[in-house]
Amino acid sequence: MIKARELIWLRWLPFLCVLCGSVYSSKRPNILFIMVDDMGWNDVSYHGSDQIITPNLDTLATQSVILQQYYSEAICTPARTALLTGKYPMRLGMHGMPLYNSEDRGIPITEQLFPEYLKKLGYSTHLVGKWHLGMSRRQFLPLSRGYDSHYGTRGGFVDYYTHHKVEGWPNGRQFFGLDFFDDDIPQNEEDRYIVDALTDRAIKIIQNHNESRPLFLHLAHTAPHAGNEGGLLQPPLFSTVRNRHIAHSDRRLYAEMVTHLDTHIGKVVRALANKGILEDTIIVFVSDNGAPTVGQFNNWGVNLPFRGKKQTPWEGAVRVPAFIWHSSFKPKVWDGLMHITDWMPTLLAAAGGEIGTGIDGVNQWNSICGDGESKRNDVLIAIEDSATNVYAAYRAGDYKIIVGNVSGLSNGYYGSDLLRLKESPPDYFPSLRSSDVAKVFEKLGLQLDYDQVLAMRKASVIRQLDGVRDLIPCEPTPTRGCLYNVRQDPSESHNLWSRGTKIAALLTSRLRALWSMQQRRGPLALDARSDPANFDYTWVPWLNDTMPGDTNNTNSGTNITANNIDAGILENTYLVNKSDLDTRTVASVVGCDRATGFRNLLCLIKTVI
Ligand SMILES: [Ca+2]
Repeated sequence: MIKARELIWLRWLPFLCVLCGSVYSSKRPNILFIMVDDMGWNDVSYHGSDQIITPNLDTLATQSVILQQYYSEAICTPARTALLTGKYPMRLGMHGMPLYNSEDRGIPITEQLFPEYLKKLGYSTHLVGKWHLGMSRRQFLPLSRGYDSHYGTRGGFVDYYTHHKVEGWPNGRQFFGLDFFDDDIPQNEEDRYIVDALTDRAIKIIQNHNESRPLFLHLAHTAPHAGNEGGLLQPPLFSTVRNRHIAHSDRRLYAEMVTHLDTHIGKVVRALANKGILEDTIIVFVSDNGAPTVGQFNNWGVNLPFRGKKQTPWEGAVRVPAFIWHSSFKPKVWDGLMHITDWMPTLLAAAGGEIGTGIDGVNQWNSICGDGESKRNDVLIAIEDSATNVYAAYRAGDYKIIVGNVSGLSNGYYGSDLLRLKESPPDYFPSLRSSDVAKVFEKLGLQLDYDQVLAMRKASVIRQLDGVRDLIPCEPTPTRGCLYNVRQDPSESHNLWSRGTKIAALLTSRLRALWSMQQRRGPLALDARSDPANFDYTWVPWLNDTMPGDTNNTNSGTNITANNIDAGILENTYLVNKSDLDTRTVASVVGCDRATGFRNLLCLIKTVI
């Protein structure tokens, strides 16, 4: 007797032949790329927790290739840079702190972005949601970077209802205004909950899509990122509360945001099915970075069993939920090493395109399609050269090193109290069965198989086998780094630095080569001319476009030096140097803080080896 699982593969067999193996033969697949914001490893139920049930995501994930060893960047702007360029952000001066709305920076305009490659292959390209890759000049905006349309927000976060961004400068000054656009048109009248507004637009794009072209729909939800300070948690107001079983009230509010997001992702999948294009659509789901469980703009998301949180070099910052679905895939939990930069070459390969050398991403398509090994042996996890911290993290094979200075960061384990329940959560499998995605699958002939779903779920759980989290954790200092076997010790609890000197030296040497490619960040300045009060309280580009190489646009493919940054600040009183405003104490980095690039690395490495 043919099982339901096999039935759906038979039904979708033509696409299996098209996509896997020969990569692409006749019709390019549609791509729905869903990126959510600041969702932690422990905030989806397919990773094993019954606390926040995510039935639509779990139904999709358990029929997908779940990416168990997937690394993103530690924070918003670098993650989105890596996704769209296929390059480590530090090579473009886009690493570290995310962009302020009032900064004159963006991905260098000399870079060809992922949607531009797809357009050349005939794709219709749409960004729905968050950009966060530059907005001071029109040339930095999505419509100048390969997207046919953009509906959403240009900065890092907004209020879920007013869609205003309040930007607090380190000197206490506040700029505020609308950051929600339909292409160039400010959406002043829009007052829907942002998840609903973005979902409706995504559905409309699918409904109106002309199938003579393949579709690239980049759905970059702003949820569950915190809103503005003073309104961090913004669940939907009028929906049924589904997480009363969660003991901690803030975690409960966060769960309502995640549940709502999950429901609306289900609606988008249903729209693909209604249009009749689901079978030929690749669906990717990722979070851009780990949750900020504590600290500024915290959202009460949880990264456990991983250590740390967003914007740290620890696994909690960069190991995020990620899976890829296509009707032709045999579900599996793939433990090959993968990095966010791999999406561009991987999905271009699926689309029948290719990309030349010069990027850091590698094409993982055949490995994901089949049962192959990862094409990647290592990942540059972080290079930070802020005024307060200089550190780097790098993984090769199963080992990871962190060198530098992480003092003042969140280096512990966060959120175990948030996981408490005060009553029983909803039953897991019935929740999945009643989800939109499960109903869509049923209509297409796939009945969820209880044993198969639970087997996938069990296989996607990551546990710290010895349960150790409470040792005095290693923190790299200017005189000593940390080394972990993160496959055996995913919680980074057992520092092997002393015992693994040769491994530490080898990884440090490789890190040195990568670090030498670092380009210093663009003008470290906030520009008061951006004040939305000058533009009817709307965040709009306030500078004219420039050509590559123009010294007024120092991030547009040209190297910049500390001298011309400083000169810019002196000549323009409206520019304020962020580090001048920063009230935090500048940590000791043994004199490395003024060095850049390779000199920075040498200075640092000298101190740890
Ligand atoms: Ca983020």
